[in-house]
Amino acid sequence: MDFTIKNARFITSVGLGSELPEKRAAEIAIVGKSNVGKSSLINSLCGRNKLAKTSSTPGKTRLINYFLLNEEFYLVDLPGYGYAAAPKSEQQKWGRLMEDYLSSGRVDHIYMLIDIRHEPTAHDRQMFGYIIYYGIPYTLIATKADKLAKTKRKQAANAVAKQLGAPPYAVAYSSESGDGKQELLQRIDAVVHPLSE
Ligand SMILES: Nc1nc2c(ncn2[C@@H]2O[C@H](COP(=O)(O)OP(=O)(O)OP(=O)(O)O)[C@@H](O)[C@H]2O)c(=O)[nH]1
Ligand SMILES: [Mg+2]
Repeated sequence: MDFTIKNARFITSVGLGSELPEKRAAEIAIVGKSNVGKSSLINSLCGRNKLAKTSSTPGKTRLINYFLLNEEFYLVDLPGYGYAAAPKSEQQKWGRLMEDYLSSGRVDHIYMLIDIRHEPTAHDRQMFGYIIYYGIPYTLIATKADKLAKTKRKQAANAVAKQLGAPPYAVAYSSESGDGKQELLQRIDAVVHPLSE
């Protein structure tokens, strides 16, 4: 049977110095630069407009936000990086928060998001380096696919992965049109239910 998201609820926000929730479920974290569409992806996967807060201004998500889906696994919305207008102190805080989180050993899978129209930035490369360093399984997702013609999406998504130095495949995703949603759901199913057929 097709895997679907039957329900989703916000659990908690975590900042520097506060405790992560008890690890009771598989955990999938969403990383990427500010404004790339992390919070929007959560909303579109869950079929909810306002579950995760989104904004056209970068730097909207400032904390680690836990959502529990199907009472079964966590989807974790993270603050974006590369938000140039943020003060240095804020950027340092972000670095510590992310490093503590990614090195905690509790992340089962990472979705790394990159805008389908742009080359990966120095910050993207650094983040990808962390993912490889910590050995966390990941999937690359090229966001805002609706901004390109349908015929160009797959190739552009794969090009982004290649530019990052990863195996040349990324899911082309759009929170607006739902492109890539079925593929992502199948991939989540495989992470959450690794032994089922
Ligand atoms: N066209 C289009 N716009 C999108 C898509 N996903 C997100 N956006 C827009 O991009 C902007 C940023 O989206 P967010 O989901 O808030 O981005 P974020 O990565 O969570 O940003 P931070 O919380 O600042 O790190 C919003 O204006 C969204 O409407 C998409 O698939 N297509
Ligand atoms: Mg956000």
